[in-house]
Amino acid sequence: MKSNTTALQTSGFTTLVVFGVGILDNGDIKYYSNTPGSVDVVVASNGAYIGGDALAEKMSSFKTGSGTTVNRLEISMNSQHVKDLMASPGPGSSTPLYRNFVALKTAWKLDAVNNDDESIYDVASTVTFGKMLGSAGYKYTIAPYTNINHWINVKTQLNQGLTAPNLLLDQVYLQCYDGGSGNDPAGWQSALGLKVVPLVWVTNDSKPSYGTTAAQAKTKFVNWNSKDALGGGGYWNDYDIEKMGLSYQEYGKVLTSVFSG
Ligand SMILES: *[C@@H]1O[C@H](CO)[C@@H](O)[C@H](O)[C@H]1NC(C)=O
Ligand SMILES: CC(=O)N[C@H]1CO[C@H](CO)[C@@H](O)[C@@H]1O
Repeated sequence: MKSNTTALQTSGFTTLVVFGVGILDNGDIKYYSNTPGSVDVVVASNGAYIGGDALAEKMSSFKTGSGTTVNRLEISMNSQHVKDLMASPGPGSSTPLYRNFVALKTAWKLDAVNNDDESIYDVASTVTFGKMLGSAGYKYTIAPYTNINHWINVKTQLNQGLTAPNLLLDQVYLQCYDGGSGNDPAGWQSALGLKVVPLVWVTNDSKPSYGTTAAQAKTKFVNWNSKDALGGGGYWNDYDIEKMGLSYQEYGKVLTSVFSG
């Protein structure tokens, strides 16, 4: 909500993941801005987008603004209510949840839904939900920090019979900070059979020990990438770039210098 839209569009980033949305027990979708001074808003209900024009314009501008390098926009969510809603009313295209995701996709010009489940880990309902999103026109991505066996199961079932570029679960953003600070991207790539995009945490005043300057991020990405070619690199999170007065350009340039061409 507080991000510098122009800087996000023009610093070399190709993918933005909006953190975060959640689904309510009735299938409504809520946007939790996670930003002091902003309110959480229900953005889709009864199959209609109700999040307001300003938010829709901001979200859809990421890929369309002049000079933008962004070509993919995702929303990140946890797994609250997924199991209940997949059991009843289920994943059908006439359910409120399905129609809400279709409406939100159109309003915000979304490409993918990112699963940041860090607590529930129910394979069956996750797979049902991922396939539902696939039929609603989304790609599905994950942002694991632990529990690799869960993610292998989810990936195997969601991508069964599919090959690139038609994979349903087509991106893995691996948390390499905080609880995931010991993660080895090469190990995850080999276990998942998919390229991984490791994420590092930008300089942050709350858990400074996980803060990573642009120069430190470059060293990490270069080292990981030399062990086993990665699917790219990325950062958690934009709010801290704003709060700490960091440079979008410096962080973006690290990615283009390590991963482009
Ligand atoms: C936002 O980013 C643009 C591009 O980097 C920059 O020119 C502008 O000054 C920034 N705006 C604010 C309010 O920081
Ligand atoms: C935006 C964001 O996630 N900032 C984080 C900075 O660190 C503290 C402590 O871990 C988190 O609570 C904040 O959420």
